Amino acid sequence: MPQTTPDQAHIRNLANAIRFLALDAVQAAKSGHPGLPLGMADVATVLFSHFLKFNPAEPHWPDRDRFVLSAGHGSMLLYALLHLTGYPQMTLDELKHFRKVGSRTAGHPEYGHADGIETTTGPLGQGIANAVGMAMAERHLNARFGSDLVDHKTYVIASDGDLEEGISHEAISLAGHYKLKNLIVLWDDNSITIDGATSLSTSVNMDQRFQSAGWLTDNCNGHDAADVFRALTAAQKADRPVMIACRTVIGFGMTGREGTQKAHSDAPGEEVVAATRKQLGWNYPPFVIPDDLMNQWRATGAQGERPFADWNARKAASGQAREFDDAMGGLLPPSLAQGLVALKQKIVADKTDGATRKLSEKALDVINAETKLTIGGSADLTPSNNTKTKNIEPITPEDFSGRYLHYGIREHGMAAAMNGMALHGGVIPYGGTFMVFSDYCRPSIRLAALMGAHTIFVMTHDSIGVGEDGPTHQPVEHLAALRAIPNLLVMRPADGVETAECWQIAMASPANPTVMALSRQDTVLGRDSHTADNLCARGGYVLREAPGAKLTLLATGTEVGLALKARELLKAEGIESRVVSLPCWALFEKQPLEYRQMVLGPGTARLAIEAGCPLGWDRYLGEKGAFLGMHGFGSSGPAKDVYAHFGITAEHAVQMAKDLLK
Ligand SMILES: Cc1ncc(C[n+]2csc(CCOP(=O)(O)OP(=O)(O)O)c2C)c(N)n1
Ligand SMILES: [Mg+2]
Repeated sequence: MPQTTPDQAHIRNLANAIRFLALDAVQAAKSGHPGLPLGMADVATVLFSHFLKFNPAEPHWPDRDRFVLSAGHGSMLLYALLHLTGYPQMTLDELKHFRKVGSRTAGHPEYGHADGIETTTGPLGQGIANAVGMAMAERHLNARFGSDLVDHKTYVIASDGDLEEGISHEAISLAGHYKLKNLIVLWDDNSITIDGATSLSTSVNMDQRFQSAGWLTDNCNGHDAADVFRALTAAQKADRPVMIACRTVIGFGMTGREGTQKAHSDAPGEEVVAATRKQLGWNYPPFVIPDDLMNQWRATGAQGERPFADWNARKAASGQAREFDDAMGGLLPPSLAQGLVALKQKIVADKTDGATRKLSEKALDVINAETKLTIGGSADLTPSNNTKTKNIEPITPEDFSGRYLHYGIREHGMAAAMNGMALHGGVIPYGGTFMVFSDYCRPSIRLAALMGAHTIFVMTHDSIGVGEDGPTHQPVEHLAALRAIPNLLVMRPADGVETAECWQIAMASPANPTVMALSRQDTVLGRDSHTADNLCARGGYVLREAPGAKLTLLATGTEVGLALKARELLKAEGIESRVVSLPCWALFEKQPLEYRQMVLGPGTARLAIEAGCPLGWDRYLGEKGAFLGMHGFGSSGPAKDVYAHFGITAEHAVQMAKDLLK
């Protein structure tokens, strides 16, 4: 990596290649955001040519620096950089098909669409919070494997919008507290958002804001290569995270639009594009990069070959190569699954019941003992979420070797940081809060699902069973709302056995995030015999069969126990019923039709019981069905009384079942 101050004209020339690829792609798509790529092209060029450790030929190199374009609307900046530096997947053709169905160049950067896109961004604020998680994962793996194998930085480009979003507060204060010295944020300080000048809506002193959270701050002229170089050089040796305010002109060079909100988005039109070519002295047709410039950019990409080779040599000599590769591959030992099966056996043998949040801790005891990959945590509800097992220690700003994070009361920041950790690799993050506050995590849960990130969200206190804390703390619509998110495994286990099974599934699902919906109140053990098979893996199964029965009781979580009780009461009256547990709808929906029909009980009347809103249950009720659950917000009182108040009782279930059978 060149250590000398870059030449302004040279950087400007390289940066103009970014500018015109971005402008031409936006113009071809007739949509997109040219303002950021044009404004930050100089900064990004200095970063990529003089600092960023990356190797386009080895895009998954674990010790690469991570580059996060938090302001995902500026996606063409990233795509142009990936193309110019030589990422094989990011062809010129992809740039020409910017924003077209099936291209790798979606409107906003999408994780998994092309190598070099480290996370999905676009919802402002998420990227910077992901980056905090990436930096945490790096620090933890550095503590575990040493600097020879893990020693990289996370760079973020964040816009005004990123820093106005509330999540940025959580991310910034978390990073500052943990002294993430490997995190460098480049703020695109252009004083413009969509509505106009930032002075319309904010008067924050950004330096003071970051400093008060424990960051170092600096600023530079984002169009002066030497100044950008100076600031980035100083940031390399920092002992805490660094924010560099890069003063830029949005849409730099875009004739008639630069420096105004008009540069932010939308195609500039042929006239403006032509005038911009003149203004910046760019005399090439659309999508044409002259050979000498292209060669210089490719040489920039090739700078990573040497550090990559050196790193490989260090790895080979380290004696840790195998363990490191296993960690980065997310490999779980067979003893983890075996341990969870043994736990199930013990639970059945001991007839263990209790709250699923506590039974979850038992499963985590096993998991955390069998793998070093898990990093647990909670948004200040550790004793309630039961997320900290005795066999793991907290991570502290001074010592990252621990495996438990006190995220503070930062649910959104926690969820996004966990996504960043999962994307970084080498760790499997799980973190808890109350289920009602899944709303505070929801934008990040959604992105985890969109990306297929291996993030595990532990959501305890999953119903009106919260009790005395009342309706503000009692989730009602949350199960339905979470189940509506595609690619998300929402698990609501009914007892200790199901809890162990659901954890096993969550751990073994690298391409799906999971929500574990866990109870505050006690459950009863539904499984009366041990099976090594994971019955929850099919999403739903028959817990109690009753040949010839005309009634099926469907339930999840704590209400499975209620269904079992109702079944006994019905039996006493001579009415047979089947009980079906449906811990994970998403997995159940993947089963063959015959299996689903068999489980749901063809031709039987169906009563579904869940202490949540009815939304979605109609799909399982068949022709003759009813739902027993919530139809409004909950109420404050002891859990048992609240259940009784809303009629979610075995006795009421019996009554409804009899009505159904009439
Ligand atoms: C959470 C969220 N809210 C709103 C938007 C829509 N949006 C896209 S960019 C933007 C703000 C643009 O200002 P800035 O972030 O400073 O970017 P610049 O125009 O300087 O590139 C908004 C409101 C979004 N992408 N994400
Ligand atoms: Mg701006």
